[in-house]
Amino acid sequence: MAFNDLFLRACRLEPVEMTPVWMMRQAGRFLATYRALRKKADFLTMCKTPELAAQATLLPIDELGVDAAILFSDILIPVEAMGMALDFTPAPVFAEPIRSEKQIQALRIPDPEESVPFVLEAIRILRRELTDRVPLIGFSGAPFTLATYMVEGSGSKNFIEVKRLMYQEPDLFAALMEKITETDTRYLNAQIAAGAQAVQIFDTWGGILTPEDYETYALPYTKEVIDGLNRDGVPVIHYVGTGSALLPLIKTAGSDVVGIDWRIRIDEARRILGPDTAVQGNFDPTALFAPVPEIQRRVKEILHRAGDAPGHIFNLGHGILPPTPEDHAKALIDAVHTYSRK
Ligand code: 1CP
Repeated sequence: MAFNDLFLRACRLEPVEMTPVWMMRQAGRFLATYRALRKKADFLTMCKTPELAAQATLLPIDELGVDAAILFSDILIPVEAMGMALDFTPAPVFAEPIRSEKQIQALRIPDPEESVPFVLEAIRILRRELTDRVPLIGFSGAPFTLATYMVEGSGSKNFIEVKRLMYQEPDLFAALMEKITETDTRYLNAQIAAGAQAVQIFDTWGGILTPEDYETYALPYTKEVIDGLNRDGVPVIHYVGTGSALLPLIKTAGSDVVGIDWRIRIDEARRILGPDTAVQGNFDPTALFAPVPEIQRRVKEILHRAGDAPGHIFNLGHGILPPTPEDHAKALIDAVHTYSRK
């Protein structure tokens, strides 16, 4: 088999013979084969056992025919390495959320080779396994999204704790963000050095901020991470959940590719981002519960609106949901390839 570099070419705004497609969160949860694998080990053990993490990463490549692989891991793995005890139940929980200066001072800026060698080893295994197949994407959480989990202690609805810190103790919040930013930069550079061929920064919760707050409390740190990456030939994808209203700001963070959700039409997003930024998205993940002909219609619509200019990577606007029918996911991948082929 010849190496499929459609994804990398689209990230670099080069011409492609068909639109590459992968799905955020494709490596876990919705595949029966993943759930079978998960019976053998709990989630953190899977993340920390390179052979198991590599196996989970390959499942959607084998079963769905996607054009890129994303490392099986979690955005909170480097946060555990900063010194916070982490549990998955299955959603992440930090037993002792960050609420004081003392706790922020105690956080480490870990060396990835020492603290998360299993992530780097999984990447090395995967590069061997994927030689003749598809590119491997590494990832991290954006500093703001990581801060939300560290301060809230878990997922949240209104994010009051992190906002309390932000608004009432801006200097403490900045000290926390600086440590996360440094950790994140080292973590992504270690993934690139180990062989990640692209990296995606997930700012899942960036869209809970007003544009002004996003510009003050989130964007500068993500920009600092992106500026600190050894990105020679390695595309950087920047995804901000519920971020459509923030696109003009997101563009200034300087990634090669911007991930968009489904709350904006992709032609409008491309107009805002301009011809020098590639775009990834924007299929609504819940539309995978529609009948297959409707999925196909929506794929056509997005491809049509994305236009002929290079630089579209087809994806969902957020992670694939665990109850998604596998044959519907497969129908989406096939539809993208069929309808976009030149
Ligand atoms: O029991 C299990 O199997 C655990 C479920 C699970 C899985 C499979 C979690 C817990 N994380 C993951 C893997 C994961 N997480 C991947 C790689 C594999 C894949 O393709 O699924 C990636 C890229 C992530 C990234 C991640 N984790 C994000 C950003 C992407 C997004 O979906 O917005 C976030 C916010 C997390 C936190 C997290 N980890 C797990 C859960 C259930 C959550 C979300 C919690 C919440 O809603 O706040």
